[in-house]
Amino acid sequence: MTIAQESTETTDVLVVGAGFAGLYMLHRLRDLGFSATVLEAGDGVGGTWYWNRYPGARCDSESYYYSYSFDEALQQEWEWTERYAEQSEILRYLDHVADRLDLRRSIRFGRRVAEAVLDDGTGGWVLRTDAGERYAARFLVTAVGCLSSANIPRIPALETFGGRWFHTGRWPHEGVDFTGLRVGVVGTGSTGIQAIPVIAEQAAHLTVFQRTANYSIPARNGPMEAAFQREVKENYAEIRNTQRATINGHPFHVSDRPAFSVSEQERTAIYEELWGRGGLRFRAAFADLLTDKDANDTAAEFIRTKIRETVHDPAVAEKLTPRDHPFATKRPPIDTRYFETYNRDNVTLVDVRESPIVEATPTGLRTTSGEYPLDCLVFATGFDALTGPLLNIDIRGDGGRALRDVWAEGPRTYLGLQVPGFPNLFTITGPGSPSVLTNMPTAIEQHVDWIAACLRHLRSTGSERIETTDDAADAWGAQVNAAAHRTLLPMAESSWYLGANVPGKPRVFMPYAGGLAAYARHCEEVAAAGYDGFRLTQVR
Ligand code: N01
Repeated sequence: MTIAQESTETTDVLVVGAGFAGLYMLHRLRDLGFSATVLEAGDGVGGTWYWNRYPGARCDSESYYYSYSFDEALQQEWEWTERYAEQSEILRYLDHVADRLDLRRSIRFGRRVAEAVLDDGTGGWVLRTDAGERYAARFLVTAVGCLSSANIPRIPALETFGGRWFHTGRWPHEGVDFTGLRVGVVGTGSTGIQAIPVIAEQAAHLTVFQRTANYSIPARNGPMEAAFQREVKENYAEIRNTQRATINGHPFHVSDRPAFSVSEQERTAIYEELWGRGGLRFRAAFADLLTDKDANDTAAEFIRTKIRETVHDPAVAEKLTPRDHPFATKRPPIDTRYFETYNRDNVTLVDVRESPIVEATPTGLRTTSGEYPLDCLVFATGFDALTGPLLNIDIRGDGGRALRDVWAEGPRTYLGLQVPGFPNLFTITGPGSPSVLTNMPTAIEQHVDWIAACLRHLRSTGSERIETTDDAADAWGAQVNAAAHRTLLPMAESSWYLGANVPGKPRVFMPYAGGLAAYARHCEEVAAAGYDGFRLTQVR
């Protein structure tokens, strides 16, 4: 089909999304002299940090490294106020970046892309928004995030519920006042674990509906000390190099000691020290926590003991104790007084695996053990991760084939960057890349830099089309699968890494678990070998 003639705006590149990924992509494209437009559904920049305004929302990565590294002046001038930045501070940071780099003039806000169609005539992409506007470009880059498609549970009769309900990822900008209300929270992942202690302090009563008990590590948040901020700024080059050299994009390495290389007493002391220090570093305690179940059991049991010590009621503590998956095989949350919250008189825990939710009623939620009266409901039920944000757009490639059909059995990509049959389309942190297993800004910068270099290469070689091959995608898919199975990650059967949280979603382990540093090296080698696994077509 040839529909580009109808387009209202044509640029070299179209980018979808103005979060961390889209903003940096736009900046790099401009630097290289490409014309680019960003289409953003929200009315402001920020992506994840624009939408997720739920109580307690803050980043689990520490603020000084959950940030861009590409601009020395930017990282020197920005002052983080807390060890873990809250949502509003990260949004302020991204607003600052957008202003400082003069990005807004190329961003069209309030444009939700409904359709992206490869134009057989021009070989470029034509996008249509849900309001019917059209945009065209030779290259399309999706910067739609991995966790941006809300997963709203299919609770029978939800429409009869008389109170208000919210999904944490679509939180009202004006906020929600829970004072005097009976609130229900469904979900105890990273989001629920952040929101529950804050809501409990405000609500008259909070009922938590838990399906899977979770391991959680205390965050130990606090103000950013001036001395630490100074030290970070003096050492940013080294910190960023370490981030790029690690498995997860954090500025610390996973220990090279196996868990059983030390005595039980020493092991416990190491866990205690990391528990006291707080944060995601806990999972880096030993080399084999994610590869050896016995090693993992030592960390899991340490956390179980902490839960029993913290929660006063032994029956509640038992319900909160995770037993069905190894530690860190689901993304480990970090918290501020999460387990302590269950000692409050105004908090009730309902195990919905034991007594599943049956239906919503006009006055609450009914489980098989009875009805819980509620004035409002909060769904901290996560996202249709990785594939959802892409499949929400009707993307049609060669011959009009829909990505939804091509991925009916699960995502198939080369490097998480391209899909066979979808030439000139790049997916930042797409399925098959390390993405959600890393500190996202680090993974995003690596992808954006690679895509920018690739586009520059295409221009300098007079190429107008790049597409990956079926063979390359199949071989990469096998590597993604093998990398996952070298770890314990697939053992978490309810994990969103596997798509298990969304009813009917194919069970495929989606992110690449081989580590960000090794992955980035591999991407460099692919480029150096003349874009091995991609077919480049010169201008006729
Ligand atoms: O979502 P989740 P999230 N009935 O999918 C439950 C990132 N993040 O928004 O485990 C009842 O992890 C579900 O139960 P189960 C981070 O990467 C980052 O919390 O599927 N319960 C689970 O308890 C994180 O991993 C930050 O059995 C239902 C919960 O809802 C990712 O976002 C902060 C249900 C969903 O947990 C997603 O976290 C917050 C149903 N029908 C999040 N459906 C940072 O700090 C689902 N559940 C950067």
